[in-house]
Amino acid sequence: MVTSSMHVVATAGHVDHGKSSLVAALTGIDPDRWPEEKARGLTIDLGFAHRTLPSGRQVSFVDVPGHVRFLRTMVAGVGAVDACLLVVAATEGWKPQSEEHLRILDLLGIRGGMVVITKAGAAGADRVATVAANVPARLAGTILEGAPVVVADSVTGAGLGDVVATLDALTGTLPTAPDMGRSRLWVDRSFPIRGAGTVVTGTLAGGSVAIGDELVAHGPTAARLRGRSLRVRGVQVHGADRPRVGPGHRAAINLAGVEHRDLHRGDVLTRPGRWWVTRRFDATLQVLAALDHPVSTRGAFTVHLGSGDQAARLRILRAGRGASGGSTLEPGEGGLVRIEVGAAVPLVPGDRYVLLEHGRAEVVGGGEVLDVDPILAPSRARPDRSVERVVAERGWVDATVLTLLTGVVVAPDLADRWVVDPAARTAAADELRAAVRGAGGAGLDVAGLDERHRALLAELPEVTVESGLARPTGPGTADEPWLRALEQAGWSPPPLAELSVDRTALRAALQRGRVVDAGGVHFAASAVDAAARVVAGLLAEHGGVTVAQVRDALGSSRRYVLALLAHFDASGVTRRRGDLRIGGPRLPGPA
Ligand SMILES: Nc1nc2c(ncn2[C@@H]2O[C@H](COP(=O)(O)OP(=O)(O)OP(=O)(O)O)[C@@H](O)[C@H]2O)c(=O)[nH]1
Ligand SMILES: [Mg+2]
Repeated sequence: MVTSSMHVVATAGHVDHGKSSLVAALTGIDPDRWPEEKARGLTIDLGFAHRTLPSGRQVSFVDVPGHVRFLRTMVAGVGAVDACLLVVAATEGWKPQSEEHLRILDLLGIRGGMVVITKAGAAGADRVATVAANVPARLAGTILEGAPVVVADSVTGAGLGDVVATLDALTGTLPTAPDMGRSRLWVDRSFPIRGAGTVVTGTLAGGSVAIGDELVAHGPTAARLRGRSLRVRGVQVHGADRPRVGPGHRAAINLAGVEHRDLHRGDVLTRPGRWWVTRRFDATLQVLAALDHPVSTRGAFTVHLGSGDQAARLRILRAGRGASGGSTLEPGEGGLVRIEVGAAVPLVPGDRYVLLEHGRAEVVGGGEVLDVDPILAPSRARPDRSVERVVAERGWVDATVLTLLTGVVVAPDLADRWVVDPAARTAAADELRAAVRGAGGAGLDVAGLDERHRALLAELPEVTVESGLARPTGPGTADEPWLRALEQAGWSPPPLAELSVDRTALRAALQRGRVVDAGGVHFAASAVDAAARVVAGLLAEHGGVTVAQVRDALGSSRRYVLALLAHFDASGVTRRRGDLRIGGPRLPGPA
């Protein structure tokens, strides 16, 4: 059985402070996999290890390099994790990458973490106490504010029990990764396995992956695979075969029909059709207070999303102090930005990114994705995470698309499909009512409307759709006594003078299509429609009918029948051929 209680924890901290040694001491697995790493005693690439905690919860470690030259790799490693282990060596204390890594974890909004003071055995007790005492102040105002600080030594093993217990308590407070049926795996490795094709690894989020699933690839190097469906041939968690793997797990996925070179770190696998895949997004940007220069749109940037980075173009939509459309953000300032990258990736509001100055590998800031499909010009865009804004900007949105755009499942409010902004709905309803009124008694041909208006029309109480034609119902018409009397009189209507109808009411009823003026004789529309069906029935039998035949069938007088037939000839229900009527192009089905 797959245990779902698993958490992914990344290391962080200055070079040589003992991150890899700590992971190895905790798991028995050396995360430094490469000969060069072992030879140089330096982590160059991401390393992976795992263990079971006393509670039974599983923990996967992603071990990152501390050297500033490998900052890109560090950011890639922490892009999808739940929590962090910030490592500070007692021998050296807080150093530049202690600070920089903490800032990165903070920008990414990592949910929890702890600090381990390592190399305690190599420093005097006073020194250890001083370093440990200084840490909380460094954490103030970050996601690690108030985090536990544990002292240990990976070589002697002192304090490791405390580290495990604290980590166990910490993972107990982390939420279990939700399964929303929207699997996304940012690839951190892709390699060939003899006889089995390609294996990719990464931290799975949003949903599960099972053998036989079809996945699609996105990202900078997955371009060649665009549109191709990749079948999952095998799944492993921590080296053991599984039928499926749930969200929040480190997973190794064996894919059929793909070269390992077609996928790299920074590419992404998703369930097809469940993600909005975009090159452009609006986001918050918080500029680091420690930056020694403002962030300008003229700069060249690298944006880190998930396990990948891409060259990015930046536009400032709004600076924090309210100045709109400025071209710089000062250190410590927050604002709204539009970011454009070269290769489309699957994003959802709430995703985090880190912004680096291109070339310098200097972290500038980062933030939260707010809009994965910005449609307003930068001068008008005011992105936030509200679903209402997305709907308001579009007016009408397909509910499925809205879920992709927002990550929120929204019930459609029209025709099981559309979510409609209230203002857009009112405007469209007004437009429709005007069009129906304009069409008058003839009615508005519903087939000529687009799908949205058709759906809305069906919901307007003041419009009645009959035989594909929309006519105004109008409030209260059914209760007008003269109209009721006319309807009850059927094919022998009394003269209007007898019904005391005023001209306005008559005009309205004609316009709404409730009454038909057949050459000066006024019939209820329902009687005219019924007569047309009776005539159609006769024609189905005889092919052509005389006035006398129609009169007998309707049981009405010749005067009314002549008026009706003249109206039918004029409206195309019938055609006159000498003494006979034959079917016209608008002949309805028989009664
Ligand atoms: N005495 C002592 N030595 C340690 C401890 N932790 C690490 N070391 C030593 O410090 C050196 C660096 O340790 P690593 O674990 O490679 O440090 P790192 O933080 O992973 O380094 P990078 O990944 O390159 O940033 C090695 O020689 C370790 O043996 C410790 O707790 N006590
Ligand atoms: Mg290391």
